Amino acid sequence: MIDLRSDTVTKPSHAMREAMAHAEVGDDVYGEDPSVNRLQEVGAALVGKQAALFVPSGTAGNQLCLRAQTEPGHEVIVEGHSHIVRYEQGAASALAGVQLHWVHGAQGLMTAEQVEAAVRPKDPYSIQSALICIENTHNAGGGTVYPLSTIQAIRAVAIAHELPMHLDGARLFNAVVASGVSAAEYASHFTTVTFCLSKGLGAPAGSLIATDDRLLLERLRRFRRMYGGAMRQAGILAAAGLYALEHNIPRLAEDHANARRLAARLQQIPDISIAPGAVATNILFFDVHSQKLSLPEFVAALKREGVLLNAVGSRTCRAVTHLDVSAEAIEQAADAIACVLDRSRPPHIDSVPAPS
Ligand code: TLP
Repeated sequence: MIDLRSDTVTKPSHAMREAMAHAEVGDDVYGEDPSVNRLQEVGAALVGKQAALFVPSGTAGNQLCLRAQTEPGHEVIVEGHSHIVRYEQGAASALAGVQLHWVHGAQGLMTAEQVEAAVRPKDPYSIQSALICIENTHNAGGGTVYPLSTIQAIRAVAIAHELPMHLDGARLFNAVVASGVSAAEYASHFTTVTFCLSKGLGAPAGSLIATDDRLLLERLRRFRRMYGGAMRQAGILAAAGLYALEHNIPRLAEDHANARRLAARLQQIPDISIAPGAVATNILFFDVHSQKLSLPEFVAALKREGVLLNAVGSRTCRAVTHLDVSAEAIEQAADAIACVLDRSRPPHIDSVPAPS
């Protein structure tokens, strides 16, 4: 199977499994797991922060940051198609008790003016803004990368209103590799930064929350326990995360090249439309305009050809490239897509055999 549903489907390589098998472990709730401690140090340093906390998932990372930096009844400014809004099961309201204030950014990217307009007045009647969240790269926006200047401008708004900023950097290193901006430069504008070790970096699970604020870190640690995310001999997973950080960051460029390769092939197929410049990193959205196949039928037909994709609307598909998909597999996937759509097209009048 060529699995393009997500970069979450990556499986640990043999070398990563070796590192996991030999991981030194201890009880991380006592702070005694050497592998977790090392991962937290390495991860924090990588994004230029003082400290980091290992958490089970990107969702846990986002939700802990929301919970620890707000009080129930506060409002959080966030892009309307962000993961926090769409894919975290309403946890912001259910667990942190906050209201989300959606801002609709072009391809998921908010502007400073939009954020400024979303900040609530500090009067006794208005709900209070407490946190600004940015997702970089932006998943539903098409793996888009925030220009550093936009983040700096949003940061200026945050400073003016004394608001902390949280970065959902589930795919921060895709942004780093695509833009050449360092992770530390991006992270310097945020109080909290989360990034996933799973997804394109290839670890089986785990994310880090990084921050310079030691008191906040202790608050995050308490909420991690409350949310059930404190693990014991988590060093087995941390070893995979360490391996991912040490080996799998620069190669994300290959995934970006593969996403561009797929887009270039799909652009040649008559029943497919792709927005120009649609590929920023490793995520590609494209529309299917088959007259005969519904989108679920198209996805099912493709599965029979050995290619998995996600349908994300009535005619839109998402394909995500990652370290378990080679350039050759991308060509095969494009062939399969062309073949499925070709078969579904009504025969051209010239190609219908004349009655004998
Ligand atoms: N994204 C997944 C799905 O949940 C949609 C995917 O397949 O892309 N932030 C961002 C920007 C994400 O894309 C994701 C996962 C998360 C957070 C959550 O990470 P996990 O799955 O580890 O909780």
